Amino acid sequence: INPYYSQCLPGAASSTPSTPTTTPVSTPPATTSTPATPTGPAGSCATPATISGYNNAKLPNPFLFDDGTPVQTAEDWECRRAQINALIQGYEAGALPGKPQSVSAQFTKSGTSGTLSITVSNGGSSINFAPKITFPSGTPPEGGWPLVIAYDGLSIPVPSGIATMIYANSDMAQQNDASSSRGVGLFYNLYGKTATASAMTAWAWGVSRIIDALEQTPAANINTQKIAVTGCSRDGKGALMAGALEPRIALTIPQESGSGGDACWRLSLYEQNEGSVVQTATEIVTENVWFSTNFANYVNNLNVLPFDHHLLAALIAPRPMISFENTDYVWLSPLSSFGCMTAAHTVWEALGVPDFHGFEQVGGHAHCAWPSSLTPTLNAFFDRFLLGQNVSTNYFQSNQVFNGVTWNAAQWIDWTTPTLN
Ligand code: MCU
Repeated sequence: INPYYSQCLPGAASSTPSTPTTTPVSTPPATTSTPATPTGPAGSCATPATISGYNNAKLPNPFLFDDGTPVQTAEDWECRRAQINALIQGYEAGALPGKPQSVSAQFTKSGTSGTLSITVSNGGSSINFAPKITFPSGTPPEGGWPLVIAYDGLSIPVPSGIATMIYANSDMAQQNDASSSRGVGLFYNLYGKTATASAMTAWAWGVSRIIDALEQTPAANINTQKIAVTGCSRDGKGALMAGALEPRIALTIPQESGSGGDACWRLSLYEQNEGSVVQTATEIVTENVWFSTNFANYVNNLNVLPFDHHLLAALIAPRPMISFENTDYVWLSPLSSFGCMTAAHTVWEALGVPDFHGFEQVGGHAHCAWPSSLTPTLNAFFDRFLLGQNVSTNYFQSNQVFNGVTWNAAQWIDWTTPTLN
């Protein structure tokens, strides 16, 4: 039983212990690989859902295709990305359905609030959901307002000039426990109770339908090229999964997502074996329906997974992502998040945009309570990627408080970072 559940209840966030000093941490420098023999036409790689015989105690190399040949160009990366996407659905996320037969939307506005009523039909069934949007006052920029979609509620400060939408993701797929919530929610009313999609995959599908609806509803005046998704804790895991699965998301902001989010399964297990009580894959599948039922077959044998969550995050690259973590909550698996995002960062480096991927990890605040010291970082990402300002987003730092457990990059990252262009 995890010790922080009560932190998730509404109003639980309040201030807590001391603030350790934050020191910048440098990530491994990008190195250029020697060009090798081309590996066949880009865009044509096979995308199996599983790979038999895979075994790797370290973090899997982002820059090798499933067949072991190197990823050498940005076009290769698109293909590699498709492989990773298929593997993540195959092992842990369940199948993400494609575009449904029909999506229709109606928009009503009253003052600075709006409601987007969305009807999705597929295979003879229909569902409806109606997220609310809060608009900034004033004149919208050319192309419409940027938007932040917040899973189940907003727990980060959003600068003026950006609209916000609260997305009731838990109505799309329930997340109360590991048994009664399985296959329950609007998504499953459409695709059936036995759909393999986990709750997080169902939520991501719902975000895609919101974007479909906004694209066909000019009256809402949202710029669908400027949409960010955020959420905290379990919903932070969900925000990360959405950014990974939906390429129309312009900025992904997971907050304190911990294990199952921006942490890696292998690293969380290591952290636990080194004496910290953290959430592991073995525990998470007993706690909730965030992952597919199939994932339970692998949680006691992590080395067979041909991916880890550095590759889940890498599905977002080169699109921007900033994640925030909290070292005061050991359960979140702080070493794992830092190590996992350090590994993921190599993909943004390889694609020539290291500053499109940020990470901040401090303590001194309650779970999901926003520490104002991180507002400049958050604003920089909003300003640059949603508001079109020319500001620096070079933020990758951790206070590295890992409860006596040591992060050693060489133990986990056995690749050099190529230049993909
Ligand atoms: C950090 O996210 C989760 C965590 O994975 C769970 O073990 C715990 O029950 O709840 C956390 C959470 O969602 O807190 C709001």
